[in-house]
Amino acid sequence: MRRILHVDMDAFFAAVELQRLPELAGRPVIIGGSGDPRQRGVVSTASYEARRFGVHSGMPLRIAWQLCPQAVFLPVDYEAYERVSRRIKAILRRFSPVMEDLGIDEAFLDIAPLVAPPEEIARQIKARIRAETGLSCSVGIAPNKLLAKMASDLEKPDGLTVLAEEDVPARIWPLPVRKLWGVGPKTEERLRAMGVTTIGELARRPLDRLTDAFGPAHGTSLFRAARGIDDSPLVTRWEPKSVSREVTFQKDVAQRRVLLAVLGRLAREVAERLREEELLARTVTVKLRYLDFETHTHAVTLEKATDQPKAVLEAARRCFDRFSLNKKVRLLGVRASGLETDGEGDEQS
Ligand code: TTP
Ligand code: MG
Repeated sequence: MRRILHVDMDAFFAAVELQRLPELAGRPVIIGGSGDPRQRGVVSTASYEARRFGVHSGMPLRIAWQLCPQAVFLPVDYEAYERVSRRIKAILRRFSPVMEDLGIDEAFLDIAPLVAPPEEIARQIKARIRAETGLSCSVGIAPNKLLAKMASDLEKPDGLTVLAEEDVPARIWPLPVRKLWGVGPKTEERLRAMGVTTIGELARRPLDRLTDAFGPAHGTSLFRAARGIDDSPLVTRWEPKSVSREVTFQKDVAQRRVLLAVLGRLAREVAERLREEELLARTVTVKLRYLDFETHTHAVTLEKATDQPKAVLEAARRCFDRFSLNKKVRLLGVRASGLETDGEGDEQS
């Protein structure tokens, strides 16, 4: 039997901010735009305290401010959330290499091959994420992606929900159709026009009524989704990955000293990224583009795969020394490839 686990972080952007600003714990916190509710912009997310006032993702900041004037408004710091996201994905990949990365704060894992009971796996995942990031998440376990995704949403925040096919009538059918994975505002509106507001009502519509209204593909998928049927596979990334950083200079650069300083920064950033993703790289490549757009690369392959800034920088220096600097440079880049995962679940300090 298939067994899919879905993880979704709780109030993700807000939770990351609360890690940095623990004095805000318990207060309504709203993340969006530049963090100034007088300016244009929408709510990216709100802490659960702020949600009690009716604040939600996608709402104009101005409205959120009217609903909850005492809230703390913070700007979006996407880079910071991405860093935490990469650490979470690395933790998940330790449990099962078959992972579908669905978005900044969610992923599917295929846990069918694992021997431990599913709830035990879920508890361990929640505990690891909490220990390593301080954040809470909600986990859903089900026979397919559709039900796992919907299950993780049923007991938010800090939820753990196991859903079987036979639970669909009791737990899924009472929900509004908008909660069905794949139903967006347009489909919701058209369903409402047909008199369908809950998933259960959708499940009562015969297949031909749905295909007449939505066409064969979409109609059939709604018919199946309402019954909790989904056999879509996990979409994993198999293509060889690399980690890279590059800069295009505002003004073309001639001085070797300046280029070396930038090279050092890029190498450090690449190594940092490797460690966040728990990857080791075997090959380091440096790319250099001259002012006339001529572009050259040099690569070195290391004896031992690494995630250490010093080793990445040394390799990058060896590449760099092979370039001629007879023309000004407009772009410099460092790439790490030949990636390996960093051991099988053994923790690093
Ligand atoms: P969600 O998982 O939808 O929301 P959430 O994690 O904030 O809250 P919860 O899962 O507990 O209900 O989205 C993840 C992040 O994506 C969210 O923290 C901010 C961002 N996001 C937006 O920027 N705009 C949006 O419209 C939505 C829905 C999310
Ligand atoms: Mg979330």
